[in-house]
Amino acid sequence: MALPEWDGELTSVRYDRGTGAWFVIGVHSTRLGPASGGTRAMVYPSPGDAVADARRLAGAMTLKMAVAGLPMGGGKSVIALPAPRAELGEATWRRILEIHAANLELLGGNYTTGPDVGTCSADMDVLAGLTPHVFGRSVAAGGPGSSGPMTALGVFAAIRAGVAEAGFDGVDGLRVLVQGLGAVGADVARLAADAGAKLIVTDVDPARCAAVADELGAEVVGTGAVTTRECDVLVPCATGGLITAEVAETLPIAVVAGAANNLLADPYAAEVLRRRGIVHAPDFVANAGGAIHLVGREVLGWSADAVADRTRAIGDTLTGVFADARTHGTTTVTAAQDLAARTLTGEH
Ligand code: NAD
Ligand code: PPY
Repeated sequence: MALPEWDGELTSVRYDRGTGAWFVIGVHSTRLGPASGGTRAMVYPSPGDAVADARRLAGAMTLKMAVAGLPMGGGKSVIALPAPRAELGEATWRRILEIHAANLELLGGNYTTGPDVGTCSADMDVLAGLTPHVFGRSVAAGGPGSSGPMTALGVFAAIRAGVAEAGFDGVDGLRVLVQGLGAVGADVARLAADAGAKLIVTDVDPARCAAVADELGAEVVGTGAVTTRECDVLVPCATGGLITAEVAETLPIAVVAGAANNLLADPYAAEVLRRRGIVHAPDFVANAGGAIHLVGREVLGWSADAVADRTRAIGDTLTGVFADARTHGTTTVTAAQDLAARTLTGEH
């Protein structure tokens, strides 16, 4: 496999013939502290795609930690599965976690993992039995539990900030489309419904749509409608890469703020959104609530209340990012990257 250049510190790649899984860990930066970021387990088109995803996601973690003011660097693990997790037997999944734990041990604490798409607190409990370099164990196992609710709280703060920037007077009565109703999206949907939003939802899993529609009275649309359905706020909470420059040209929305990591499929999409006057909350700012939860509780010894306060402050951070972007005529991504760079270079 030919590997392109990368500005990160280290990529570890291992293949295991027994399980058929590839294990990738990207350590992008330890400039602000040991690297951290979750473990994503899913099927990839090729091992090269898994490496590219781990590296991109690790880079986003560096920016996320810096903007959130957390004393950690950025990293991410990707496990490229031989088949969807639901089709793997218990023994194979257990073996995959054992190999992942051995890889974490080799990095000796320079990288600590946590949950991400395809892994959960119960998996972190298993890993924690094999290596100490794990955040996000279940409450029953003595950990802080799922980061989903705090990520959702932060995304909702981002939605509020975005809505204000777009000139609306609050979320009440706005059409809010949530894509992906998993650990984060379902909670964001609840917060938006409580605030009086007209909720529109979509998920590849019809059972999740039905449950949220039942609970919150949301309108359900097909997954293909996510980039064409007119609404006020688009909230992407599935996987990344939704917004290409081409999609950005026609999105019929006023605000985009969600949890999905690496939402933009290409960097130029941010410029298209800026030109069209669509308020864009960069993902690595909006979705930092999970990192604040895990690092706040497990490294910094913060209370749950302190974590929630710091998570709500994501809204203020974004208000500053929007103002900087307006002042300098840049995209919000550039403004947020500049904010991260000031922390990473110790400029403030
Ligand atoms: P999850 O796996 O619990 O939920 C994702 C949901 O998206 C699932 O219901 C899935 O069926 C749905 N989905 C997948 N592809 C879809 C598509 N094309 N259209 C519609 N729905 C689709 O994941 P999560 O923990 O809720 O995370 C969501 C996103 O937020 C991910 O990109 C993740 O990296 C990011 N994120 C999560 C956290 C966290 O604390 N969980 C923190 C930061 C960022
Ligand atoms: C993310 O925020 O994208 C994560 O991967 C969650 C996370 C955050 C900090 C440490 C470990 C996992």
